[in-house]
Amino acid sequence: MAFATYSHSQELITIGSFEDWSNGVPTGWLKESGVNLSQATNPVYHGNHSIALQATGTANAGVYQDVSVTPGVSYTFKVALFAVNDTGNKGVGFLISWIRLYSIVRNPEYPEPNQPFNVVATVSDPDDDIVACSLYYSLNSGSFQAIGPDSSRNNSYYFGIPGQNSGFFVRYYLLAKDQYHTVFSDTFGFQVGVFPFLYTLRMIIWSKGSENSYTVPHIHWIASTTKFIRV
Ligand SMILES: [Ca+2]
Repeated sequence: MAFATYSHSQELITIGSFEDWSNGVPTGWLKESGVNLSQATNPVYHGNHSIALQATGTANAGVYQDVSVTPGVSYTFKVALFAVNDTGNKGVGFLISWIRLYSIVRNPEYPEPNQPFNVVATVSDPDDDIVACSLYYSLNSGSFQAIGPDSSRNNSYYFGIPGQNSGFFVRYYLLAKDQYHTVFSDTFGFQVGVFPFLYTLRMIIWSKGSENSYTVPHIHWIASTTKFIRV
């Protein structure tokens, strides 16, 4: 028997006390294979009903629902379980599973032409059931191709991308997958050999000194040690 509820500023679980059913499955929940379900009235922790589960094989199986959450926010999950004595290794339990692409770092940030670069993706997965982490990249608006990591360590995945010609536009995104979910990163992009320039402008107000042809101070905008624009 199981009774599930989230408590937060609002209830996030859909019909956590299994009151409504349709076609043998509680509303708001999805049924895994390998389990028989029935709506029960005793024991009941909340509302008037509970769910009875009986696995048909040796694998754990039950019902589930996905809940949208926000990183950094705390949630409270409550579940009441009631195990019925039976033969063999029978039991009841619950699992909270999630996966998150925690950080993505490119090195170097702006590769030179034909210079390979690395992307390190770090995945957060407290229940430790990561299935895959892949990088997809595209050149010059072409189709995305998938590559696997060269290596991984402590949930960080290291991808090597070949160097590209000057001017090529590279886009890429990451995929991370556990046994229940697949998550995608934003798509990042840059142009090879194009560096983000930030000119430091120096404003100098100066007098023409002894020449009398200028009667007001002049201003130079100096954009580097070699370039300047006179105004
Ligand atoms: Ca997980």
